[in-house]
Amino acid sequence: MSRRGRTPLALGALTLAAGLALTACGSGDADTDAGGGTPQVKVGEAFIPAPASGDMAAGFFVVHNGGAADTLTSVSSEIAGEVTLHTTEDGVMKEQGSFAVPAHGELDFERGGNHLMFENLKKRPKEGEKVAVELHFAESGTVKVDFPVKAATYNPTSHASH
Ligand SMILES: [Cu+2]
Repeated sequence: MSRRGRTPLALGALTLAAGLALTACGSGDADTDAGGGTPQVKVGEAFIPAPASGDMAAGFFVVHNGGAADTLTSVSSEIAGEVTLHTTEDGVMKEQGSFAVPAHGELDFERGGNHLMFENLKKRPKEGEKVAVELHFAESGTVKVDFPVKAATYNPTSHASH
């Protein structure tokens, strides 16, 4: 068996590392992948772009997790009859039942990728307002976050840089 760098194993590890780099921001220790410890989730960078119509709005945020793995199981909000969770792949969005929150990592809901859809709006969110949103996690329970409503074109600079 060759132990040179081009073995399939090494390639696999490289691919994995590249994948993790997208989501695992600042994960220093790789000790807990499953079990043990508790999740420490913190939601940041939340916003809702002011929707053009009163039918539907999108929502974006990042879950920072400093502990064990967790799962985002559902989202609810006082302004919407229903909040659904979507991925976007190759420009096509797809509803998902839940999202994994990696241990010592991040779950990103950012423009062009994962997003919330606020459906059956009870009122149309306007720029400058705040919308109360509840994120429900399997382990961490409910986390309440006020999502500020931003301009329709608002897009925060990537948080990928430290
Ligand atoms: Cu969608």
